Amino acid sequence: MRIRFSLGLVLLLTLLLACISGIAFADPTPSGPLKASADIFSCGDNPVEGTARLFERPSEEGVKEVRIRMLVRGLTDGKHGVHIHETASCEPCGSAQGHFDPGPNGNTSPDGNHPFHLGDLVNIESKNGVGFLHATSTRVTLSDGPISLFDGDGSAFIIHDNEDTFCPDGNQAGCAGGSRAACGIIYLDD
Ligand SMILES: [Cu+2]
Repeated sequence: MRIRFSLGLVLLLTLLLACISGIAFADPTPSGPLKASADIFSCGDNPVEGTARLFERPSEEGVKEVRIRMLVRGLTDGKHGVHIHETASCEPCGSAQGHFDPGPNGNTSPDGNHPFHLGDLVNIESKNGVGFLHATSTRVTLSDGPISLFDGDGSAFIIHDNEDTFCPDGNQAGCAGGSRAACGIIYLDD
């Protein structure tokens, strides 16, 4: 009887110790969602400027969702195509290269595969010189992985002079928004 009691006590103490050490040595959980941002500048002489914030969080299914919030001043009123382009470079805006699309068929043509690129977003609409964009994408991540915006050469937003029609008739010139109005390199926040 005494032996059984002692064994039970030892087991209980071991369990308790395991719990306490588990709490003490558990990895600290991340302090919040990963965040990134971009300052947006004009590609030409027009006084376009803005900011964008990106927030990554896991969805209920475990897929990562990236919320994008963008505020831009100085665009002509109306819709303008917005995409994430494949290189973190804005000088000149053409150096941001084509649309972010790291898959097996990616990087073959800036517009040819449109609107199937991972970096394709919805249009931003400017009214009285101010445009807001609210979008959520599961096509890109901020964290490491095959669709991370922070691959070897980073990524940048490009805002186009015209509306992105999403090319319903195939690859016609300018259907993805045409020339480049503004650009912003995307940086991971600390
Ligand atoms: Cu674009």
